[in-house]
Amino acid sequence: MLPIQESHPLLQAPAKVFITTHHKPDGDAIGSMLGLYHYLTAKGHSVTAVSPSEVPDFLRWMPGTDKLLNYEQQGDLADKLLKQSDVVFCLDFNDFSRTKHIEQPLADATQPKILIDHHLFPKDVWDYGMSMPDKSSTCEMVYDYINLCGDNTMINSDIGKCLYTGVMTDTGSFKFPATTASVHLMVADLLTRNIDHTTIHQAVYDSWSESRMRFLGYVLIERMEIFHKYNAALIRLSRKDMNLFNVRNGDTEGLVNYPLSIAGIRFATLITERGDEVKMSFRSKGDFDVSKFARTYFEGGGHFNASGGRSKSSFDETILYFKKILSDIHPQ
Ligand SMILES: [Mn+2]
Repeated sequence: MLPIQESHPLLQAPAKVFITTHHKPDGDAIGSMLGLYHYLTAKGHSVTAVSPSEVPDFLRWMPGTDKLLNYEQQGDLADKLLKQSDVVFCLDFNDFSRTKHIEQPLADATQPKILIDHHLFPKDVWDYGMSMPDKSSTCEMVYDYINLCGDNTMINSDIGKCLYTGVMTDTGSFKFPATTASVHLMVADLLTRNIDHTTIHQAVYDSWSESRMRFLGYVLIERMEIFHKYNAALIRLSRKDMNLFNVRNGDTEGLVNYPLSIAGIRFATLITERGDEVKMSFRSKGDFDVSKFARTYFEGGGHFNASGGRSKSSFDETILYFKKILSDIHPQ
C-alpha cells in the first residue's frame, strides 16, 4: 500500500468517487464517510457514499444521511455506481469481508482503492492509504487527510459535525487512551466551524426510546453475569430477548461497555444471537488485548481494547465455550 499522498493525482480533476464503510455502521463509520463525502463534493467530485446496511436511528440527524445509499436496499444501483467510479475510498475497516454484501464487488473492482482506517492488521488489498491503529478514530484520520490535501479552510459546519460525531463515539466521549492531544487539537479546530457540541451529544446519546431504556434495565438484571475472579463480565442476548423488547438496530450499541463501570471489571463480553450467527463484542480496560482474544478464539479482530468476533456454534454452546476459555486463560 502506497502512502495516501501518492493518490492525490487521481483527484486532481473532477472524478467519480465511491466511498464505503463497514457493515452495521457506527458513529465513526458514518461520520467519516459523510465527512469525506462533503469534502470531496465541495472539491467538485461526483461522490457516491454507500452504507452496507441501515444507518442506525441515533445517527440519522447527521448532515448528508439522506444522500447515503443503503446497500441492502439499493445494491444494484450501488454496484452500478461502483463500476462507473474512478476511485474507491474504504473507511473504518481493514478487510473487504467487513462490508459483508459488498465484499465481492469490492474484490472485483479494478479501480484504485484507498484505505483510511485505524484497525490492526489491514489486509494487503489497497493501493493507497493510511492505516494507523494508534489513531482515535477514522474521523480523526479524515481530518488529517483533508489537512494533508492543504484544505483545512474547507472544513465547514457539515464536515465538522460529521467528524466530531465519529471522534466522540469512538473515544467514548474523549475518555479512551487513544484520546491524544491531537484529538483535542482537532476538536478545538472543529469547534471554530460553527458546530454545537452539546446538540451533537444530545442527538447521539439522549435519543433513546422508552423500550430501549427498559431493555437495558432488563439486560443488566437478567442477562449480565459477573466473574469477579477473572475481573470479567458477560452479557448474553438471545433472539427471544430481543424480540420481547422489540430491539431495533442500534439499541444494543454500547451495552457491552456497562460492566466496565463496575469496580475491578476490566474485560466485558457481549454475546448476541443474530440471524444464523452468534456475534460477539469484547471491551477491555488496561493491558488485556481483546483484539488478540477475538482473533485467537472467535474469528475476529479489531482494536487492543475493543474488538468483535463470531461463532458458528449455537448460542448456548458459544456461552459454554466462552466460559471455558475464561477459566483456562484467567484474564486479569
Ligand atoms: Mn472507528
